[in-house]
Amino acid sequence: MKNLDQKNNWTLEELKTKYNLPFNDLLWEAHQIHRKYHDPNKVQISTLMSVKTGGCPEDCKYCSQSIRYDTGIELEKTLSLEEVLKQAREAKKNGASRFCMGAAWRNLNNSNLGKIVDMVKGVKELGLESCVTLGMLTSDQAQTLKDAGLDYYNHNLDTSEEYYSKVVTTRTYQDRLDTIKNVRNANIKVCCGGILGLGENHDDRLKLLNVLANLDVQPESVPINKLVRVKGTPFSENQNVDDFDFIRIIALARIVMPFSMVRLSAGRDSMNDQTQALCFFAGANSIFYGEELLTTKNSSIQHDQELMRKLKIGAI
Ligand code: SAM
Ligand code: DTB
Ligand code: SF4
Repeated sequence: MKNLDQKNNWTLEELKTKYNLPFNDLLWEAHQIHRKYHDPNKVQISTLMSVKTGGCPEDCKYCSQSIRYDTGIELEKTLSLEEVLKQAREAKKNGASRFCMGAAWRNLNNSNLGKIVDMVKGVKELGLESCVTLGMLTSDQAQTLKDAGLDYYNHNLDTSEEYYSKVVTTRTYQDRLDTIKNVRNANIKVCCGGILGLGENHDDRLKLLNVLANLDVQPESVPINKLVRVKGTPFSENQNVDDFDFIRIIALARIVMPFSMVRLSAGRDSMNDQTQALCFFAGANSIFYGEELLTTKNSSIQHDQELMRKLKIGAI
């Protein structure tokens, strides 16, 4: 739902000015906004599961699951309801409040819709929030998922519109925006963010935040991923993202989308504790928790528990 205090007419110049503030000034502004609208000592915990792995026809240059790159991942057909619910129960036991299921599809095919509906219903019955990320969706499919009880749909814009064709050539930015609109119109909460480290420049990152912040209704959830460099993909040798640049983007996301949950997503495994702590100070308030993301390694549960204990941060 639209929050009436939301500002949807940010200009790129406004974002640039904030992004280029002295680090402490930027973090202080972000942190004050964070405290105003969120509990600064709580994070929301989501657990991810890949319910259909690999063999994707899209050519996203970062992805282990594209059929075009030899990344050595094991292909898996759509998992059974039982396999999925077993993991969902485990996730709940470990403290997750949301279970996110991902499939390596270009778009959802109606022949798979029934299986996904059953998974969503099963996850909801366990008392977890449900999220799926299945590629492009039609408005009818979005409505069917809403009727099944789906809470969130993840569909990332990844980067700026200008840089998008350097990352993916098999679909357009507008395709992504169309799916996001279908999800929003079906009254499903939108989870939409991007990836840093795709070879984009600072402006591309700011433009991504600018598009997200200026959507009619800002996404309820904004995952900020740091590229996981997967061997065999065209981006496997990309330059590492500077930690301070990453923290600045988290801070800016918090400032321009004050009500959204900002998720410190893929790539946490390659960040030290201090960087993560600064991200939480700057406004990140959600993480993926569990040993695996979709196909790559996440921070270990034990490490995350220790970090949360050191920071005295609890789960929402
Ligand atoms: N196929 C669907 C799609 O692309 O929307 C859903 C699954 S896809 C793996 C979900 C998201 O994961 C992508 O949109 C991308 O933002 C993120 N992602 C994939 N590979 C990544 C990587 N190596 N590093 C960081 N994020 C990644
Ligand atoms: C998102 O923004 N990040 C998650 C989730 N949404 C689906 C996916 C991260 C994938 C990282 C690479 C992998 O494990 O394959
Ligand atoms: Fe397919 Fe999604 Fe990976 Fe792109 S990011 S190759 S659409 S699984």
